[in-house]
Amino acid sequence: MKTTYAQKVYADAEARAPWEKEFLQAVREVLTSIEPALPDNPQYEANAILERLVEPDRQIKFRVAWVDDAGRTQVNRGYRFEFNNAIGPYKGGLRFHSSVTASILKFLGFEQVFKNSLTGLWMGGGKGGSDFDTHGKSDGEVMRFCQAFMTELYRHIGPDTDVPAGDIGVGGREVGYMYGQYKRIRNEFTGVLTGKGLAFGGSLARTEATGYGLLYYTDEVLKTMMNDSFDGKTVSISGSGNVSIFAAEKTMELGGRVHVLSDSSGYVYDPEGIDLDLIKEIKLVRRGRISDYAKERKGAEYVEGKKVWERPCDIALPCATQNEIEEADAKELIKNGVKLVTEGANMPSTPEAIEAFRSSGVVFGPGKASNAGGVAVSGLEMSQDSQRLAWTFEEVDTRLQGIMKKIVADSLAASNRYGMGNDLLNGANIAGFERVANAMIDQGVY
Ligand code: NDP
Ligand code: 2IT
Repeated sequence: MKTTYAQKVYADAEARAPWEKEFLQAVREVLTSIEPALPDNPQYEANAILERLVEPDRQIKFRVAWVDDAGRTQVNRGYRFEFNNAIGPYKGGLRFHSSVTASILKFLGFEQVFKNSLTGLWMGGGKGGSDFDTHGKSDGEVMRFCQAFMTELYRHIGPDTDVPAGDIGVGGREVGYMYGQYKRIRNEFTGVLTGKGLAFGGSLARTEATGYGLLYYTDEVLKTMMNDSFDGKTVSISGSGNVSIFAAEKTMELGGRVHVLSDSSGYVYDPEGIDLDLIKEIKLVRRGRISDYAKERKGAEYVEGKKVWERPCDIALPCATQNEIEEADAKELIKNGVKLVTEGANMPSTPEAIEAFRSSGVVFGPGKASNAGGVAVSGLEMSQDSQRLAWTFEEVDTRLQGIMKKIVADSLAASNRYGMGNDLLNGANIAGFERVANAMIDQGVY
């Protein structure tokens, strides 16, 4: 059989760096999805669009040296992948976690290009971070690390160049410290980071945006594709960080029941339904572990070393990390009757898990569409910063709802245009790709 254009680009990417496992996984998914759109559009191959898309514009790697509370000098690695700026400044989060590798940040930067395109806003794609682990560090240590990280990163970013934000291990505290250091070095007050404090250019609803956006997307899928709603549904959510907590909050508001939440050590099961105030106190105020919840909440159970996917649910919302739903987890979920899986995390389902869902008729919403609410509100934060005006919570939230509904509609329109019916995965990849690819052609070879 003749090798297609997309297959050739994938094979070349793999031959160049076979060790970049997560990056290759993300590339393969996107190229497979958009393949049906390529024969009708020879301009993409003629302009080498795919070859250019799988190669970041720039990748930056640097040493981050900082002093811990005991006076010892510690060394971590810092990275920024500036992937593509065809439709706006590079935009995407920073991840601080001991598991961070170049391949993980490269896959996240690649995904971000298409996600940001789907929001309809003017944002290119990028990602960065460090193998620094915030767990167990004092505020002083986190501050000194963030200052050291920004002392190198500042020269590469700017409000019209590259605008970082949070991701795993990076929330309001870390963004604040990095913003302070950028301001100090450049002597300028600009919207160079998003997810900032409300007193210095942050947007209302940014904290809630990824979780809320995931629920707006999922609710729209339930309504338009399944003639259903959240009312009375059992919803399993993994993780217990920023995305999970606000996904749980909106699930409950929409009438769903959440009995489980997790972290990398295990999960809690609460037959009465998760007590959100207690979770917020443990995770957001005390920075504790999910196991603390079971200690403090009567009737709740902590299950060490297991995943939430072993519990029956109607809807699964993976909100922790990449590849957290493996094939066996997917099969367990299917056996227990799951009907819908939408991703709050980036690439949480392995290719085998996605295949298992899709071949059993489980509706599947890919992260780059369903979790785009976070970066969408980051884009709205950039607009407010440029105007030097803050919008109300309702104004931002209403815009977020509109963006998430449009992502569902645009995904379905794209998949139907290429004869694939209502396919949220292929549709999201095609719709995200087309806007970037067309902009690249318009702007000439670079
Ligand atoms: P947080 O740091 O707030 O929370 C991360 C959660 O995931 C924690 O419960 C953490 O547990 C768990 N987790 C992290 N790494 C692993 C791992 N290797 N194995 C198992 N569990 C792990 O991050 P966010 O909530 O911001 O991010 C969660 C996901 O959502 C990520 O995939 C991120 O890329 C994605 N995302 C985030 C957006 C945002 O705006 N923040 C926007 C779009 C997507 P533990 O404490 O034990 O590590
Ligand atoms: O994965 C993501 O979309 C994020 N971590 C948010 C990025 C952003 O720039 O708000």
